[in-house]
Amino acid sequence: MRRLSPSLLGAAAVLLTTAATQAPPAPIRIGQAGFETRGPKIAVLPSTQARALAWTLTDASGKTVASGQTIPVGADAASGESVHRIDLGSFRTPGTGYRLHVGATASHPFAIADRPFAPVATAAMAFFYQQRSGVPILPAFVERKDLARPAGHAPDIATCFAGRDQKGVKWPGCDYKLDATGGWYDAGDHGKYVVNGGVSTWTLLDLHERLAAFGDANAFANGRLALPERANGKDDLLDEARVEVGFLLAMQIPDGTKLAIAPDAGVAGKAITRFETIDASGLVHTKIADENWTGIPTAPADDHQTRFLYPPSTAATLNMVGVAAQCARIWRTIDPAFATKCLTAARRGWAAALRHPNLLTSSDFTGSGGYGDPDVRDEFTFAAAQLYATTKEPAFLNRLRKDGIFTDPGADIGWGSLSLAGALTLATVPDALPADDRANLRSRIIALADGFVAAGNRSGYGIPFGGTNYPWGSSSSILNRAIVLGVAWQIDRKPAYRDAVVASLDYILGRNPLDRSYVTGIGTRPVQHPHHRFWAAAADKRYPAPTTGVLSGGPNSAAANEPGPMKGCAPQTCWIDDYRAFTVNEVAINWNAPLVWTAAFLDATRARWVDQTPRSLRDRRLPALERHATPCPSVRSRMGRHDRTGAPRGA
Ligand code: 9MR
Repeated sequence: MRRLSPSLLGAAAVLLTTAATQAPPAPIRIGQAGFETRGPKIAVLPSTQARALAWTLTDASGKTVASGQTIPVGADAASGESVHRIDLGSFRTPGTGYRLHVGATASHPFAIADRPFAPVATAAMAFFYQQRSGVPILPAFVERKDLARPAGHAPDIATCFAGRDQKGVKWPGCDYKLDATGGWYDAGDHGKYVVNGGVSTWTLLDLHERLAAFGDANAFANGRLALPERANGKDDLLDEARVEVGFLLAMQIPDGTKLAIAPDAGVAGKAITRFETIDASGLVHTKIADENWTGIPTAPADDHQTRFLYPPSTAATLNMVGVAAQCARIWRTIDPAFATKCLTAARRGWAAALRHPNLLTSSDFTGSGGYGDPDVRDEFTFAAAQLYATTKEPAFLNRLRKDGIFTDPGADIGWGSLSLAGALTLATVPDALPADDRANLRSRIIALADGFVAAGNRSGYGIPFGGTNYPWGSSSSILNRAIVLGVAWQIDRKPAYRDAVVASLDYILGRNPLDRSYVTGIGTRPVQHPHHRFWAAAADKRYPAPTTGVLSGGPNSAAANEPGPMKGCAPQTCWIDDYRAFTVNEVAINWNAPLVWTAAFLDATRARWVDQTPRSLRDRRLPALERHATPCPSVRSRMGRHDRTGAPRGA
């Protein structure tokens, strides 16, 4: 008999656990959190039948309460399937235990309820508390006692990396330390990265800035979340976001500091051959992280690796500037001293970025992720947008005009693409822009949203994400588009925009070819074994299973080209519920943040949408099979030489 390697045995055990504790996949796919009573209700059935098929809806007693015909859509390259849609939007009786049937096949039981997304938003926020660094995670604020843990990296004080990087370059270090205690761990690892902290915090603060317009300013009012700060009289979402704002500020270099930097770091095709001493005042270090990767499991308090500050970069600096400027605006009346501190840090950072406009990130260190970004123009736009929205100073508007935000606000939001985040802020923050600029920007956001709706109509599973390139963290790529759609809805209340946000969440929560809810603890077949160093029960039973509300990175089409269980997978199926498969099944703050945003958006706007069935998703046929238009970059090449866990790669 062929001996299985320990890693394969591990994978088999994981799969068996999954099979033993979860329902088998259902052939009719639905958003497993349930449908809104008056909202769109779309299910997807893979079928190669060209003709419409009869469907019925039964209630908990098995009685047929609605029926209709499926809508054949055709072949869909993203899922690798031919699909039909089932539109039961006109059925509006709340209840549980509903099932859809087509012939002998049925969906999982599901609910129709007024607020199906409220628990998703709350659970997704709870993720952030449990990612906190530097403080104990207390039993009073977690859903199970085994999720409590001692403080990790308390304190988190470090000096600059000194020694050789992966390419053998000897970095000189520095003669100071920063106290960067606090903030959130980025993901399944224990790194704390300014770049990713930036987009994540912007997303949560942006939600806060919009909740009143969405109709529920108190969605996260004091006491709504399980937090140590829940009785401090302040909004709980702001309490949580402030944890990361504090970390971002702590990563800024004090005035009068000299530092040796590598001017050629991160420049494509250039090796680092020289260092140069600069006035580093106001620049921001990219990350504080371990010298070497730790394995799974490792509780934060048991991480004994040396921590270092990694070199400052223009991108990190501008991430901090943008969020600090947003902080100055939001806390102006709530905590003026904190707001002033934020604005001072933002201005210092902006000045430092202007002095060093192209200090790129080196991705040549091990022990943490790269977040390298060769193009920092969008970070300048983001920072200028936030500074302008806060200060209304003409210099920032001039910069925005020069950078072209009004002609090209950007196409997507991501940790390395922030211009659109700035544009969304500028388009809606009251009294920010001259009327012409504002109208211009709004029309571009609407055009983007229209494009996303059109992509949804073409896509088999009805999501605002066309094509076949599903990147690392594709769950967040889709949800970040849903944010743009939510802002478009805020601007002109077109129901199709809100419906497309529902479609995005439905996909994330089970309306997908794997019949999988990518959020732990939500739905009939949720992800169970994400890549996380503490929620590591799949690796070691002495560690807890994940908390509820954690979003998996989701399908990564690059896995199709790698040897292993996903080889040849259709893009939306390039995923596996294996804790070692970090390229598809990690968790991250920049992925959970748009989950919070979109679920909270839907819940807050529940009473305010124009009540109608979703025309956008009806009576549409796919034109032609979408072929692999974009080549899938290799997972390995994008990982560089990083070995994330010491364990074999899951993908
Ligand atoms: O989300 C990041 C993804 O866009 C990159 O392709 C990938 C490889 O560089 O890194 C991802 O971010 C990881 C980070 O580097 C370290 N913490 C975990 C993050 C999620 O996997």
